[in-house]
Amino acid sequence: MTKTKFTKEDLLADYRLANLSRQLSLLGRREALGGRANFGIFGDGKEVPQLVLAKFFQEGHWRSGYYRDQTFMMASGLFTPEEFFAQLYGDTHLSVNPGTAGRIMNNHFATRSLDENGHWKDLAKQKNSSADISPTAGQMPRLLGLPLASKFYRNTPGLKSFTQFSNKGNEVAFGMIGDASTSEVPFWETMNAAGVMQVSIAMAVWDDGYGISVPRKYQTTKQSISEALKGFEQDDQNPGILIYKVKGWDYPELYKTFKEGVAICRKDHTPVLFHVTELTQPQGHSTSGSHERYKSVERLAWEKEFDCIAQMRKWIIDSDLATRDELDQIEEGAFQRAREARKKAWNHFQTPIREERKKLIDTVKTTHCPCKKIENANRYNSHLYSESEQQALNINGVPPRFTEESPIVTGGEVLLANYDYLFNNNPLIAHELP
Ligand SMILES: Cc1ncc(C[n+]2csc(CCOP(=O)(O)OP(=O)(O)O)c2C)c(N)n1
Ligand SMILES: [Mg+2]
Repeated sequence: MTKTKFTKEDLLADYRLANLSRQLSLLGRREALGGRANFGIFGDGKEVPQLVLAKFFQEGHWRSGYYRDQTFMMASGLFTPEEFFAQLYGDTHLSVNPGTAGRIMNNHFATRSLDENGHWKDLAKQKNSSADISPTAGQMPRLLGLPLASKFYRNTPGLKSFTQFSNKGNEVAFGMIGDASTSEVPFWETMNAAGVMQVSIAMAVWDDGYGISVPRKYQTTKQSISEALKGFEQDDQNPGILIYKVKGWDYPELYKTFKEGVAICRKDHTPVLFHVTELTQPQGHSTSGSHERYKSVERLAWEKEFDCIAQMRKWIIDSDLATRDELDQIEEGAFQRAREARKKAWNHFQTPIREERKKLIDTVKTTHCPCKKIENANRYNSHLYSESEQQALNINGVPPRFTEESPIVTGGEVLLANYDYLFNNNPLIAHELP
């Protein structure tokens, strides 16, 4: 349940999480540049708004987001520091890397909807994340489908018994996207359709002013997605989208804004857009570049000052909510915890490799073909299709009946001739084929 009252402990726990997430990002970049990982992309600069938004993400809700969302996932209890490194290294063990199993880039998040036997879990009782994909804005179409399903569950009496999928249609789909990716077609199609169909999308745009090296002025009309979307806004006569604009470093304002917006979204199935501005990217886009090459000295200085964690620290001290010493200690603890996770994850990743290396050396000595085909097929190619008892291969086929005189027709014609049977579940009507 969402808490309504906050204690000092809650606030300091948030500060701890923000710092832990930041330390993971800092260390993650070093791991990649030092050669322990091939590539890294991280969530630094978005920690504070993400952990505040996560306070309103409840059991049964869904996330559809992108590679910056590590803090949101950690705050929701769906991602650990160890898993962060397991993804970075590409550890294929599900026990430490249930989100990607090492088969996709790092910081791609997912929760499991099926249990080990391939059966549906109780999705209404867990926090859910659809599986991230790398094309930017690829998260948008499913962000529309998820709350649309919820609307069907609310409005269709025949679906009321499927309680493991929906709690009376009260779900919210949390969307997250970068400012530059809002220029893409799937973003506009989804926002338009959400306004038409009135589905519960809580869409956060993390606006850090850049899409890799390209500044906002080349990406977004009027340099503002909330301005550009003004025509979609609901008014007295017309349903539409509710639009909020909030600064990404302002903890109390973020709390107030997200609380109000998500509550309306959930209750009325009104799509909501949170334009979260003035965010930064302390380490630049990814480990493939250096932002010092395309940001001005002034911009870099501003990013340092308006870093969301630096601003949160300033606000806590200025408001007398904790002392400098208390915050210093928390920062030190986060630093240590990130290092501990790195060590643990690296050892987990390396142990089987060391054993295999030893075995391989022994095999090379005694065989002509030291291949690891079977092991690697299991690592990377298993479960591409269902392997449970419900798999398609277990369905008994219906053998075709034909004679020497039967005409040869295309599959489409067969489907068309038997349309009623296939799609309306009516008894087969024998059609004469041409
Ligand atoms: C369809 C597609 N085009 C281009 C890319 C390469 N790419 C990856 S991230 C990115 C920039 C995204 O910027 P923004 O949406 O502002 O997110 P940020 O990383 O700044 O948070 C681009 C162009 C991609 N992954 N997919
Ligand atoms: Mg951006």
